[in-house]
Amino acid sequence: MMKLISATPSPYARKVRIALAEKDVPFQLITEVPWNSTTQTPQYNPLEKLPVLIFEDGGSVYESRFILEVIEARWPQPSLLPGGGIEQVLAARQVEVIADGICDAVVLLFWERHRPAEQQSAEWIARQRRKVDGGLRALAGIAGDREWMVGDRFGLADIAAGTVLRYLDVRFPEQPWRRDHPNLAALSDRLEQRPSFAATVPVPQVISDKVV
Ligand SMILES: N[C@@H](CCC(=O)N[C@@H](CS)C(=O)NCC(=O)O)C(=O)O
Repeated sequence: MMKLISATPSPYARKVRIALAEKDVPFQLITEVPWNSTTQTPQYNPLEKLPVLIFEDGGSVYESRFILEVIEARWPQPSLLPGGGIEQVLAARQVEVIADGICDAVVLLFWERHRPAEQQSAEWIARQRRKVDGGLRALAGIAGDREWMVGDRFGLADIAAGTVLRYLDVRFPEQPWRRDHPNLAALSDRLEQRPSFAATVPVPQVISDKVV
C-alpha cells in the first residue's frame, strides 16, 4: 500500500492527507518527527523534509505542492482544481503559494524563538511576523465573503488556506487572525467540519532527540 510520511503538526503533510482523504485514496500513515534521529525521511528526500509520498513500487515524491500535483494527475476525481478555467486554476495556485509562504514564516519564527533569548533577533522576528500578517491580509482579500476561496466548490485553495489557519492556532496562537479577519475565521470553522479536516487536526509533537 502507498505510504505517507507525515508529522502531526505539519501543515504541509496535512494538505496531502486532506487531498488523499477527499479523493478516497487509501494509504498508510507513517507519523514521524523529522527532527529526531530515527526519522526515515532522509532516505526518501535528500532535502530531509516531510511529507513524502511513497508508492507501492518504492518510488517517492516530496514537496507538498508537487505531491498535490502528482495526486491530482493520478487520481483526478473528484477534482481539487476549480472548474472555471485557467484563470481560476492560477488563482487557486496563488492561494497555495501565499499559504505555504505563511507556513514557512511561522516555521522560521518557531525556531527563532527556540534559540536562547539573547541570540534571538528582534528584526528577524519582526520580518517573519510581517510576512504572516501580510499573507493573512492577502488570503482574507481573496476569500471575501464567498463560501469557497476560489470558484464555486471546495478545492486546493481551501485546503491550502484551511491548513495554514489551523496551524497558526498550534504554532503561533497569539496571532489574532480570527479577530482581524472574521471571514477567514468563518471559512476555517466551516472547513474544519469536513471529515478530511476533522480527521487531521494538527497536534504539537515532542521533539525528543533533536538532530540538526
Ligand atoms: N516546502 C516543503 C516544506 C516541508 C517542511 O518544512 N516540513 C517540515 C515538517 S513540517 C520538515 O520536515 N522539516 C525538517 C527540515 O526542515 O529539515 C513542503 O511543502 O513540503
